[in-house]
Amino acid sequence: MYSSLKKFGWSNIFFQQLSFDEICAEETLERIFRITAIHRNRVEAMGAHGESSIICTAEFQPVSQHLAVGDWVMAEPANEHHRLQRIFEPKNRVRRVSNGLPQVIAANLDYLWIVTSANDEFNVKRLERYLALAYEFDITPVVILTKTDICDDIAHFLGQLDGLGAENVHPLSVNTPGSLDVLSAYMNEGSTIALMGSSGVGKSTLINTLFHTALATREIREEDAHGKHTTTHRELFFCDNGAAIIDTPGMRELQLYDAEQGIERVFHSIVELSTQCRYNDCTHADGPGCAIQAAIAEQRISQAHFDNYRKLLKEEASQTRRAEGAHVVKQYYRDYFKKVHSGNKDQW
Ligand SMILES: Nc1nc2c(ncn2[C@@H]2O[C@H](COP(=O)(O)OP(=O)(O)OP(=O)(O)O)[C@@H](O)[C@H]2O)c(=O)[nH]1
Ligand SMILES: [Mg+2]
Ligand SMILES: [Zn+2]
Repeated sequence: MYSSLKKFGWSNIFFQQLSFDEICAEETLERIFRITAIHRNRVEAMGAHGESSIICTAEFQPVSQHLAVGDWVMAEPANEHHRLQRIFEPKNRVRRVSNGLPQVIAANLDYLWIVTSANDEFNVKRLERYLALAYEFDITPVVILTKTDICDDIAHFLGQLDGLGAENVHPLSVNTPGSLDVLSAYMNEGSTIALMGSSGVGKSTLINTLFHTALATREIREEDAHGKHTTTHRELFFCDNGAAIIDTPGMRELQLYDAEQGIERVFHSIVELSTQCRYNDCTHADGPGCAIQAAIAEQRISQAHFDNYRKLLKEEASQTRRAEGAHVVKQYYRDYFKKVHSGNKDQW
């Protein structure tokens, strides 16, 4: 009965969250949806019988803090739409810090396609951030190097990608037939793929080429569109072979939130080296017997790699602290105003 939802990414971990009564009730299947777009007071979603708008009541406001594209929800019929009842515990929820607050980017992902282009945009440190994000949330990262057709020195980029230690790296171009074929390995029925990367690297163009969709892409010359985002909303759609694809607006900067384990995995060689330092409390600065400094001196790891590790850890810790602080303050005011509000009601 629930197999009709499988092609949208439904799996056992969500089924297990249904109560016995819900499983037995006939209408349950019609009440399960996957979020495809988020608006201010409502969301768009896909269910067994097609698309529907779901109204979100006050307890789920602001919607963008409760729900993300890719979430699974239960919703009851309400006039011609539906009304949100509950959210299924997600397999994962990718978060970052935006304007000092944690922001959910997408939920229930299997693959993160980290898109970068073979030109000035390319930046190893930025890629390390995206990799940390994927590892932190247990999502398989796939690094895609686009625009190889207009690049004279692909080896230069591939060499730097090698140093990242990522398992899946694919240089390609939408103008080179056949170069996209490798990506079909990720597009299985029921799997969910999110594309992330800077603005203008070619995320929407890649999706359009793969799935014959018509997402807006930057048509004018790159120089003219500097800093302008073509894609403005995250949206999820299902392609013919059954994979769910999420296009996202380009990010100028990815600030990690609560991603220490992801960072340690990206920089695992440094973490391993640190266990070989002579002193347990080694600061890895210039002390004697520091295995990291020795490795840098022997050029086994680069100073830049080590610097980025420190920078990310430090930034992550302070962002997480700040975001949690801001969250607490916001919650305080929300509770406070609620109290004031309910007081008013009693009085009047
Ligand atoms: N030569 C070449 N140009 C490409 C390739 N892929 C994308 N482009 C061009 O790059 C520009 C930006 O592409 P978009 O797909 O809009 O980029 P995006 O990553 O979706 O950007 P945002 O939506 O702003 O995040 C467009 O003019 C594309 O035609 C490629 O493989 N080769
Ligand atoms: Mg786009
Ligand atoms: Zn050390």
